[in-house]
Amino acid sequence: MAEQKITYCRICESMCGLVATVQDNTVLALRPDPNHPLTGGFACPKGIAMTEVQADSDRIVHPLRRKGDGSFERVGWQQALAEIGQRLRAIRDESGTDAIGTYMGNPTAFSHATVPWVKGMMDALGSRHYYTASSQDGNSRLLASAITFGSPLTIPVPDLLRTDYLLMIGANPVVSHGSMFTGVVAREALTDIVDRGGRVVVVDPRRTETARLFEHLSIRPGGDAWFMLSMLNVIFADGLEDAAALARHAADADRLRSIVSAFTPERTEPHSGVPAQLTRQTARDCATARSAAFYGRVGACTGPYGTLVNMLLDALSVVTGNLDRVGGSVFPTPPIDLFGPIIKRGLDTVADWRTRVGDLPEVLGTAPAGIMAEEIRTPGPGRLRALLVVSGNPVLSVPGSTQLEEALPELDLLVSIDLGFNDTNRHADFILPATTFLEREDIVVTFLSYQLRPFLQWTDPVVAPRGEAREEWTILRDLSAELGIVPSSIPEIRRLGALARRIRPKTLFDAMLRMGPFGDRFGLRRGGLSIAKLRRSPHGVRLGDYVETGVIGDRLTHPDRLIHIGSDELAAEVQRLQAERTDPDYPMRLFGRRELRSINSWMKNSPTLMVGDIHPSCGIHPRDARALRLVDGGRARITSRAGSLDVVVDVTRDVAPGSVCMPHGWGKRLGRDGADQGAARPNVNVLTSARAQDLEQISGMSVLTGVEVRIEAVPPQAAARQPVIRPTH
Ligand SMILES: Nc1nc2c(c(=O)[nH]1)N[C@H]1C(S)=C(S)[C@@H](COP(=O)(O)OP(=O)(O)OC[C@H]3O[C@@H](n4cnc5c(=O)[nH]c(N)nc54)[C@H](O)[C@@H]3O)O[C@H]1N2
Ligand SMILES: Nc1nc2c(c(=O)[nH]1)N[C@H]1C(S)=C(S)[C@@H](COP(=O)(O)OP(=O)(O)OC[C@H]3O[C@@H](n4cnc5c(=O)[nH]c(N)nc54)[C@H](O)[C@@H]3O)O[C@H]1N2
Ligand code: SF4
Ligand SMILES: [Mo]
Repeated sequence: MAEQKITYCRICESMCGLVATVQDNTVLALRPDPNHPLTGGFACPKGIAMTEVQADSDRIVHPLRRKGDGSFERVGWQQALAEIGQRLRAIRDESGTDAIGTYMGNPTAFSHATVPWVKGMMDALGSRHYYTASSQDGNSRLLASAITFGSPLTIPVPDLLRTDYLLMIGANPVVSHGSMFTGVVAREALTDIVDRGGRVVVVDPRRTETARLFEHLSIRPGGDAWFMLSMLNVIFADGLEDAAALARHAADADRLRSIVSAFTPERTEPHSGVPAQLTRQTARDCATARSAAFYGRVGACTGPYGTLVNMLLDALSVVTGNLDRVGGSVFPTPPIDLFGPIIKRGLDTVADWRTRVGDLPEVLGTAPAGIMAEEIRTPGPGRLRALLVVSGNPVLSVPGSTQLEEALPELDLLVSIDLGFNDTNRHADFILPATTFLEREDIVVTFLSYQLRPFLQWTDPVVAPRGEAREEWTILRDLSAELGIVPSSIPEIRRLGALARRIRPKTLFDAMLRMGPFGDRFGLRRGGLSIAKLRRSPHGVRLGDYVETGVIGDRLTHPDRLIHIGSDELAAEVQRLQAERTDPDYPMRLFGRRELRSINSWMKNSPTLMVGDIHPSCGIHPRDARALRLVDGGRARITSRAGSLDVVVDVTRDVAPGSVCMPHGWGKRLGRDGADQGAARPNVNVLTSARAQDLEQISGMSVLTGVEVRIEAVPPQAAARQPVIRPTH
């Protein structure tokens, strides 16, 4: 008999409620959970298609070891762990713990256990080679928070449920389903703003799926800082600032006013591509709206001035009196407070140390993933020699793919924990099979600080692991045991030694929940929560309707307890912006897009997702196409300072003139054995740069948008030798 099991999706931050139909330990189907308190009845095609990842015949379900001839063979867990342990110990003995590193990919964030266990392992090792996807999507946001509010973990989220005006810079929630805000169905939450009589303005170089539904303000990739400096210029010039809010919380408001005074909309128009009158009007509309939220995501964070853009977003919130206010940018109070103890212990560091290669700052203990290739190749003490990749595919996701792919074989040891082969782990010495999210118990922890509605859901595993797949944290625990360390960031726990390795994530998070604002205090608070209690409400428990406001006073951690909107860092970044010069050899700007039916570099093996017209083509405006003699469906070569890529052209008015648009996450077609199978798809990250000096210097962020390129037609003869690009599976 088939059973119905309640769970939730962990592919993207929407974390939609799902119902799994299960028979004989097989997931027959997934469907949206109609009774989920937040996403009731919604799930996207990826969530439904997770059954295919679960059952994929290409999934790796036994540990694999590379043989001398490059192919892989199956080995037992014990042997794999022992051999990896032995090799890690040898590397440590020879080169020190700083030769061992990890890359922690995006899916780790969706498991309650993986992030703390990876971070714990790195802290116990004391190695600085701790790389994560955050330097590809969020470290500029975190650094801006550190500069403005005092901590990288004090992150404002847009109060979508109550705002009258949403200014959205570089985000496409209709496709991404929202990022750095959660607890709503993104598209519905945006539509509701307009239905309430409010406005949603989408600032984007492409007329995106989101922009089509709302108001689109087209901008040049990388042009946002100019635009926002002018918005602030207009607000101050027109006397529209909220003087009371500034007097209450802001340090350096006069300095900000003086910095922006030179940036009139007329002056910035050539840089932003936004007509001066439109900038002026937008500034006035934001400042005079009853409430306004200023939100930026990947397009805001990954440009050459990502940190500045985020600082300016917060400055707009503060100057218009919309920070920590109903309908503005707000600071959720998480029911399990992961960040609070980190802040209290002073572990919320930025620039506490700098990298060996490139002299770039750490952010929350992580180093920029963009420099991995150079760290592998640069001799000397601290050289990266062993890399553990946990649910990541850096060969496709970090800038300078070619350099990274070339550097990987120089490692003494590469280990991947994954579901299948990818462009990175095909170079690995060992691949260790992980559980899917359907095979593990879980509770959302990482994203609680972005919740627009406080909520908790515990899920049991829906099925037992396939084959010999194991939960990541147990693999990390066992590898740590091989090294004689305890994978914990907390020194007191590490001191407990081997005993501490027995701590289960569930025990840890149960204790944090029970001692938190909604907890049962182990019986001392009636009606409070514990994991046991959450299990009795499998659809999850809503803990409130909105984010509480009026909390900022307690969140500010600069010694003066003020918000720094006119900091030295901001002034320096504005100066850097002003010195920007365009290179006539690379006159166009490259930017990215995400696809509804895949997630970053994975889910590309799913037959139901990979149908229709999903193909990684290059979007370009008709005006540019004409000038460059590019034809729709024809071929072109994009060249940057880092590399070049042959693509199929898609001539479209949706893309701003002067720019080219390519999605990321496409690479080789890999067969069941990890070998090449057929033509590769274009990997946009051969165009982005891995040179340390090409990363955003202030944050170490990868620069993935606004990249300077040129594009030219490929003559038919040359094109004939190029691989066919349309992905059909
Ligand atoms: N040019 C450009 N590059 C980008 C971006 C961009 O916009 N433009 N976006 C960037 C962003 S935002 C991100 S987050 C990164 C993402 O890049 P990465 O962090 O490298 O992650 P993915 O490409 O998503 O690869 C995830 C891997 O994890 C595996 N996996 C999936 N689920 C699980 C699981 O439960 N357990 C384990 N162990 N493995 C699992 C998948 O099979 C896949 O191989 O890419 C970045 N790269
Ligand atoms: N379907 C699907 N959903 C996903 C993912 C996926 O791969 N597929 N990835 C997940 C991940 S890891 C993340 S981090 C989130 C990201 O969530 P979002 O940030 O909402 O998603 P993106 O599509 O990257 O949106 C970035 C937007 O910025 C625009 N942009 C690029 N450059 C600039 C610029 O210089 N200025 C401005 N103003 N805009 C610019 C792009 O055109 C794009 O529309 O999505 C998550 N959800
Ligand atoms: S992938 Fe789709 S179903 Fe899963 S959480 Fe995201 S939006 Fe929801
Ligand atoms: Mo991301």
